[in-house]
This record gives sequence, structure tokens and C-alpha cells, in this order.
Amino acid sequence: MQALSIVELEQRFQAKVDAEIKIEPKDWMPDTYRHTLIRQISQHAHSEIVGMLPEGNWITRAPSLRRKLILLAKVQDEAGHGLYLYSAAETLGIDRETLVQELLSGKAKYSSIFNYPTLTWADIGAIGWLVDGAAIMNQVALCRCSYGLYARAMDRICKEESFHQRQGYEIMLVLAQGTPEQRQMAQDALNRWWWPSLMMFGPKDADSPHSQQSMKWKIKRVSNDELRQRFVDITVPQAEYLGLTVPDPELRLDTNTGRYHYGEIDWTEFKEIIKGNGPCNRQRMRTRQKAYTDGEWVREAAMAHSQKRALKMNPTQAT
Ligand code: BYC
Repeated sequence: MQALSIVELEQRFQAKVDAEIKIEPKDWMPDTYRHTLIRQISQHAHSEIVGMLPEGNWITRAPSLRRKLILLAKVQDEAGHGLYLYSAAETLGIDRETLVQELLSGKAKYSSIFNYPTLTWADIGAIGWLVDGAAIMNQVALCRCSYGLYARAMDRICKEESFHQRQGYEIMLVLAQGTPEQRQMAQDALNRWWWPSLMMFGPKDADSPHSQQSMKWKIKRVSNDELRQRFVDITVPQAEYLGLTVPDPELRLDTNTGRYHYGEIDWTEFKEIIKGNGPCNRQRMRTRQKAYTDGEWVREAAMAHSQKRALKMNPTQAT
């Protein structure tokens, strides 16, 4: 049988995507689809790993044993998501060490949100409520991603993220119903985390270089602006229930559409953060680099152990 040309292979591939048939690791796929997925999934994995740092900062200072246990579990979940996602990226033909080096050298991106500091305990509430809330909004759509492995990973991750969102909202609820100082802490955290949370969804659709192709390939199902709007529509009533004020003077409900109009995001701040100039970018990188160096002996020991085991199972491999 005559081999198919690249154009024919691409047509078949797109027909499969259009018919909602999942693409699996061993299926033929265009190189550009593969690279887009490696880029997105690895950025997502890095975000989970770097995302442990702002919250990890509060593990030793959680206000009670119960809060500490919950926070520990949440941060461990993020580590699990990161490892899970690195494995998903590896199925596309890239090895983990390369991905880790891209993060540590500053070449790879991770979510802008994790370059802001966690100044008070209320920030842990705001992260769970807003950051995990925004992450779920985005990731529920990714559960229908055309790459089957990523979609299935998202299914599981979303379940854990919804627990994270609930724990954050509950922290905010307790603070909002507490003393005037606690209410003020909750309001201050909302003031600082609101706009960075909206930036998590990425640039406006008109300025998003990858969206059009990713939507065609059904990697992305819903656009950056639409997800951001859905997040605002869901979150503003939650803030009202807490009795807190969203820090946006332009925010108003459009009674015709039932959707909120919100003010302009500071895109200059967003661009500076993703260029590496946010309040904590350098600190985050230093922490990851130190963790990598300090963990060298663990990796060596693990590799030696697995090589020894492999030899035991197959002694003919000995050189
Ligand atoms: N921050 O064309 P666009 C979590 C980049 S972690 C930094 O719209 P795309 C959690 C973008 O990468 C949740 N960079 O791109 C963990 C691209 O750069 P390159 C993280 C951003 O990929 C711990 C350029 O801007 N979630 O849940 O079509 C504790 C142009 O953008 C950002 C994910 O990673 C940003 N905010 O769409 C708590 C979800 N936004 O590659 C919670 C998976 C954009 O050209 N990722 N950029 O250099 C996605 O869904 C998509 O990648 C995005 C961007 C919607 C983020």
C-alpha cells in the first residue's frame, strides 16, 4: 500500500479530532500539535511545582493543627499534579530532565500568579478560593482536550482542585465572619489576588498567538476571554456572600446578559511578570534551583537503586 503524504496524514488527523476521537500517545500527530502539547502540559506541570511555594510558606505558620494538616495535604496534591503532568508530557517524546532544566534555566514559563507574595494567612484562603477557582474553570474545559492522556489527567486533577477551592473559600468565610481585623485581612487578600487571578487566563483572545490553532485542534475548548468571563460571573456573587468588595470600580452586572462587565486588566504588569520581573520571580527560581541541587543525592540514590534492580531482574545486561 502506498504511504500517505503529510497532507493526507494531517487531513486524517483533523478529521479524527473533528469526530471527537481522542488522540493517544502512539497515534500519528503533526509535529506542531506535539510541540504545542509539550509546551502547554509542561508549563502546567511547572505551575503546579512552583505553585507549591507561596502556600508552602505558610505550612509552619498555619493557625491551627487542623489548618496545617489541610494545607499540607493541598501542597502535596500540587506536587502530585506536577509529577502526573510531567509524565503526561513524557508520553509526547520529551524526557523529564529536559523539562526540569528548562524551568530551572528560566527558559520555560509557569503561571504568572505564583510570582506574588503570600503576606498573611488570608492569602492562603484567597489562593484556594480564587487561584484554584480560576484553575478549575480552565481545567474543566481541558477535560475535553483532544489528547486523551491530558484530558484524563485533568479529570482527576479537577476533583482535587475543587476540594482546594472549597477549603480556600471556607478560610475566607471564617475570616469574613470574624473580628474587624480578620475581615480586613480577608479584604486585603482579595484586593491583592483579584487582578492576578484574572491574568491567569492568559492574554485577551485578540492577543493570544496560540488560541486559534489550539481551538482548531481541540486542545483548548473555550477561549481565554470566555473562561475569564465565566470566572468573574461565578466569583463576584461569592465575594458578595462573604460581604467583601471586589477591587474593581467598573464592575457591574449587565442585566440584559446576566454577565458582569469588569475593568481593564493591567497587561503591562502581566507582561513584566512573564518576562521574569514580578515581585517574587527571582526568589521562586532560587528556591527551585536550591531544591534541585539539594536533591542531587536523592536522585543518584534512586537511580542506583533502579539500576541495581534492573540488573537483578536481567543479569545479562551487566557489562
Ligand atoms: N502565566 O497564546 P496564549 C494550579 C503565556 S496551576 C504565564 O493564550 P495558550 C495551581 C503562554 O504560555 C494552573 N504565562 O497561550 C497550582 C504563551 O507563552 P509561550 C496552571 C502565560 O497556551 C498550585 C503566551 O503567554 N494552569 O492550578 O494558548 C496551587 C501566549 O498566551 C499565562 C495551566 O497551566 C499566564 N497566566 O493559553 C494552586 C492550564 N497565560 O508558550 C493552583 C493549562 C498565557 O508562547 N494551560 N501565558 O511562550 C492553559 O490552559 C494555557 O496554556 C493558557 C494559555 C490558557 C494558560
